[in-house]
This record gives sequence, structure tokens and C-alpha cells, in this order.
Amino acid sequence: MQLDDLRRAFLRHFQTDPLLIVSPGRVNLIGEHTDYNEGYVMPGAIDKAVIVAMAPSGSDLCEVHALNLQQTDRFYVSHISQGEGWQNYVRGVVYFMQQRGHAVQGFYAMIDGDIPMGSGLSSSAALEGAFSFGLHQLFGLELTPLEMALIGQQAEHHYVGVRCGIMDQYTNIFGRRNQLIRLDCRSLQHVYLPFDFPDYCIVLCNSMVHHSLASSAYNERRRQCEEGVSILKKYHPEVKSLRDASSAMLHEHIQEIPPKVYMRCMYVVEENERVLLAGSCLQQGNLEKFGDLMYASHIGLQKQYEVSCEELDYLVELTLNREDVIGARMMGGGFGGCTINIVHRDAVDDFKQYIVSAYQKKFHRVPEIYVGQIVDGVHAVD
Ligand code: GAF
Repeated sequence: MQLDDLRRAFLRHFQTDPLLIVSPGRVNLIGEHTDYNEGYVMPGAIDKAVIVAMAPSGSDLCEVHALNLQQTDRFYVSHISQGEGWQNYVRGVVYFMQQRGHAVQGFYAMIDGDIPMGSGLSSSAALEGAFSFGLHQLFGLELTPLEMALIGQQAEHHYVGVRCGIMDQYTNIFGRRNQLIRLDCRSLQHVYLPFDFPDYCIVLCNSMVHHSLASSAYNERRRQCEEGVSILKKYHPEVKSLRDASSAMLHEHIQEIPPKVYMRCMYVVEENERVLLAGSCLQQGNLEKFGDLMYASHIGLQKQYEVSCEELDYLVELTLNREDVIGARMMGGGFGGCTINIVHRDAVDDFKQYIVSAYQKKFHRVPEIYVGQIVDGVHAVD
């Protein structure tokens, strides 16, 4: 549904003109599972978005329609409790806005958009961002952009139950057209790095699988990283998170660190180094080297962090003998969703056909392929 259709549907249903919010999903070029280890990431907002129409209800009531799912949620700002599924992204945001002292009032909302769910493009952060930004606009609240991102993350931790890092919410708020965000997840400071290569584009291959263990495995990885830190800390008190660890330190304590935990931690330490290197490659225009780092990241996610799956591995493997692909890797939390690829612009059509036919032959499932543009973060439209 386009914005104008959403505006009309809202007007028909609620008899009032809405504020319209466009809230993008994200891609991440490199730096996976580093955010909750206070490390580095390199994401950007993409041109697939959640769109939300909203207006004050004039009372305590919040009524939210999810058009794609044909579901409605109703709750009162004075009595917010956990709901089910997608409802928690909205309820959680409203709850934590209030907790931070912002006077949110009742509202009507309609949600639509084109971010495929479970694709690893973070439709959840887009939904959170749409509401934290939208309600801030609607009620003239005084939230800083960083606070909006943190509210989304709190909703995710305490209402949804995934102990995610800050990357997705941050990107949704701070995204900027044709720029990647190199974010330091400890200081929450970022620099923008131009990603504007006329000959290359970002292509996403959606495996169309979403394994159900994703959120429990995510929390387990996080716990394993914390276990690694608690062992290193005994000998290196300066280690507050894996951001402060080195491969030499890990190696030094290999006897004491359980093997799985060791592998997870080593991956994170190496991935942080890759992000920093990848930033220099971008600044020097060295896409070849950048692509090599993407492949190395995938191998780490597959073999050390063990968050990939057969389908994602195959999608990456398919690119290895193609000269028109600079780099490819699984993206996001893992266990399904998309791979991200940097592909020569002239070869995109051929690349699509090749991937679709090979993947379909092997898994009897048609992957969806998107060419992504890096766009601005969440914003209101007229
Ligand atoms: C998910 C999480 F939400 C992010 O915070 C991040 O950890 C990512 O997985 C893995 O890099 O998208």
C-alpha cells in the first residue's frame, strides 16, 4: 500500500487526518553480533519501510491496526501490559516513553509497509522507530534521537524478550541517504561513511527461511560472550566487554574458557577488527578488500559463531565464482533471512536469475531478491 492509500484508509476508518511516518529497515555491511559486545557495526537504512499513519485519539485509548496481518490491538496508556507478537513492539515503546517521563496520550494508528517479516531487515526496529518518532512528533514530546533508539531497544528487551544490541534501532533513527553509519556501540557515537559507488549496488537475497530457534539462540550467544568476559576479567580487569579483549588474551586463557565460548569470543574480537579495517577500505575506495572482509565475516558467523544455516551458506557459496560479486555474507541475527551482496550494476539481472534458479533447484523454494538503496532514517512525510 502506498502512503496516499494509507492516508485514505486511515481517514475513512478514524474520520481524521493522520500524521504519516516512514520508518526504514536496515542492512548491515559488516559487524554482526558485535553491537551487544560494545563493538563496531556498519549498517545503513534501506528503502524498505514500515509506514504508519497516526493521530491522537483524544482519550486514554490506543487503537492500532496492522493492515498486513489484519489484526487490531487496543490498550490504554494508563494500563499498559504485555500483549502478543507484534503488539509488544508498540506497547513496549509507549510504556518506556512513559517510564522516561514523556506524556504520551492515546492515539489511533494504522501500520503498513513492505519489509518482509523474518527477512533479517529488522522490521521490528522499524516498527519501534515509527512509534517512538511518531509519538514524539504527534504529542510534541522532547525526546532526543538517541533516546528514541534506546526506547526501541528497551521495548525489545523487556516486552519482546530479545536482548538485542542497539544497531537496528540506531540505524532506523540516524540513517542517512547514501551513507553507512560506522557506530561505536560503546560510546554511541558514529561517523557517516559514504557508500555511493556508481558501478556497484547492494543486493539482498532472501532465503525465505526463518528458523524458530533464532531468538533463543541469540540470547544464548549473548550469554556466552558474557561468560567469556567474566573469565577474562579475572586476569585483565580492564576488560569490561569483548570490545576490550584481544585474540592473544583469549589464547592465553584457552584452558579455562569452554571451547564453544572461546569460539564465540574469538569471532567477536576478529569481527570488530574487520569492521575497523572495512571502514578504512571504504575511505580508500578499496571495494575488493572490503568484499574479502565480508566473506571472512560470513565464515566466522558460520563456523565460529554458528548462527548461519544451510540456505544462507549456499547463497554465499553461489557467489564465490562470480567475478561480478565483490562480497557476500549472511546478515543480521542469523538462522535465516537475507544475505547481503555487493554486485556489479551491469550484472544484477544475470545475478538474480542465477541465484533464483540455483537456489530453487536445491531447496525447492523461490528466494526473493531486492536491490537496496541506502536512504534516510525514520521521518514524517506530508
Ligand atoms: C539483530 C539484533 F537486533 C541486533 O542488535 C544485532 O545484534 C544483530 O542481530 C546481529 O548483528 O538484528
